[in-house]
Amino acid sequence: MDDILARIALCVESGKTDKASPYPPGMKGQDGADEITKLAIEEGLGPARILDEALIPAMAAVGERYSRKEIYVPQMLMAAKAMNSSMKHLKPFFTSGETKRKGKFIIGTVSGDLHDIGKNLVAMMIEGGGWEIIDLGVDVSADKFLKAIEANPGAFVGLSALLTTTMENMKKTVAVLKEKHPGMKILVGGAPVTREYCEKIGADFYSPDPQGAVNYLKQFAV
Ligand code: B1M
Repeated sequence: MDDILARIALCVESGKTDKASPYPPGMKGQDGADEITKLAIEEGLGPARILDEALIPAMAAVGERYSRKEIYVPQMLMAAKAMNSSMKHLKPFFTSGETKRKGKFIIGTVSGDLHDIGKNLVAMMIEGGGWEIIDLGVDVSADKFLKAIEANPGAFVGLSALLTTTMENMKKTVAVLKEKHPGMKILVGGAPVTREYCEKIGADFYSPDPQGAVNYLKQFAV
């Protein structure tokens, strides 16, 4: 059983999605996260164990390596893709309520901003950390965030901004959300955003990369 978990973790860390995938070249022709996860479930391994003992540690390792600049965006995207090919076998158990997630995380790129590559990476890494993601997409108004918060009480919120012009909308969004939900935690990030800016606009946490956000959320996991 531990061997299967180690194999899934290796596939995710290496970005090996399924047998047909030629990436990484050293694993060509071998089963990937897709086939091995299916086998693990058929052999009776619970989805919570697969998530906690294979996907989460593998994605954490990927996140740490990315933060240390040992790997770059393409490798992280491949790891996230492999994680998704494993997650597709686990999702039915989560949606049926049979297996619990660590909490809910609402994420979006703020109003006026269409950049989503970084936001998607953050969403994938937080999902890999065991959280349910509600991805509102790009150009998200404060009102849309509010509606999502009201539909998902207790959720955490992540705002991404890539333009100096839309940082102002991040500030406005934080003000609107905090006015209605003062106790709610808001995480912010994106290339022009800084820790100082986060403090200035009254958000709760700034991370320059996805792993920082994953690590911050750990203390709140249910
Ligand atoms: Co745009 N763009 N762009 N662009 N674009 C930048 C951001 C820019 C720096 C390019 C430049 O001029 N050198 C510049 C901004 C300048 C500024 O504001 N100071 C710029 C501009 C000006 C524009 C337009 C205005 C161009 C025009 O039309 N005249 C326009 C704006 C459109 C709009 O949003 N309204 C525009 C459009 C576009 C495209 C649509 C063509 C495309 C976006 C495609 C897409 O996202 N689907 C695009 C792209 C790709 C870029 C660059 C090249 C790359 C951005 C990116 O994806 N980086 C960018 C220049 C550059 O960075 N070299 C540029 C990779 C990504 C992984 O990093 O998003 O920073 P990043 O996310 C990181 C971290 O920031 C962090 O984690 C991620 C992973 O490490 N992070 C978080 C992000 N969100 C987080 C949230 C968190 C925590 C961490 O917690 C919640």
